[in-house]
Amino acid sequence: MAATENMEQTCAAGMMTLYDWRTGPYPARVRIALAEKTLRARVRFVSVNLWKGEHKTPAFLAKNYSGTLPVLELADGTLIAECTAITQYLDTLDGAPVLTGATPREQGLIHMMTRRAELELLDPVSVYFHHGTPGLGPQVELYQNPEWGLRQRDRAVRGMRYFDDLLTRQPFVAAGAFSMADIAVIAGLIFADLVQLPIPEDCNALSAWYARMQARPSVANRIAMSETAP
Ligand SMILES: N[C@@H](CCC(=O)N[C@@H](CS)C(=O)NCC(=O)O)C(=O)O
Repeated sequence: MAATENMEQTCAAGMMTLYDWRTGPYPARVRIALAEKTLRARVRFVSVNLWKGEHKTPAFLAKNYSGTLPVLELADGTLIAECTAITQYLDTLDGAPVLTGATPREQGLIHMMTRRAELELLDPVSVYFHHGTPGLGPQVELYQNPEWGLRQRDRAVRGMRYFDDLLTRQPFVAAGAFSMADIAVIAGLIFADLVQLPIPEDCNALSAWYARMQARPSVANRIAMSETAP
């Protein structure tokens, strides 16, 4: 047990690699988390070109069976995929979580709302992109179901309305402070913007919250940060 802990501490001190795509909404979740945790200097970025389908090559699939970005590779070679899992790992590295909750109650709420942001907004926008638009192009999108894509677009808009209503009653998505759940909704709106799916005009609370979120340095600098030398 002590040996495992030592190994974890040694590896935790080493450099990590983020398999990443600069403008990707999901990788943005990890970039924002890195900035919030001031961990940028601990990570080198490796670009995987989604438009060329580099995430579907055997070499990349060996790193992440799901063939998606981001993936975090630890100094010991451990591979962690899925934004929530990566964020949780980064957030608890120093034993002082600020994004995933400090108490069991906070952790439960933040996990629930993060998943809800994925289910009701971010993932539906992604499905719309891949199925209801040309997506990553014919070389990468080997199967498309436009009707499913359009249904998911509508679901995403319903999700925006849900979060708008929620944000009329509270300042942040999961509770009284910025968390991983806010980051997931931010990514949903970044993706919605990319596919030209605007926030409905009457969703004032969501728009005001998003403007506040975009003013955070972690969100504003999320693309530029990969060019900043560690
Ligand atoms: N559930 C995954 C979703 C990741 C995801 O869909 N990432 C996008 C990058 S923005 C991707 O790799 N898309 C390429 C594809 O699905 O072909 C996570 O949370 O990490």
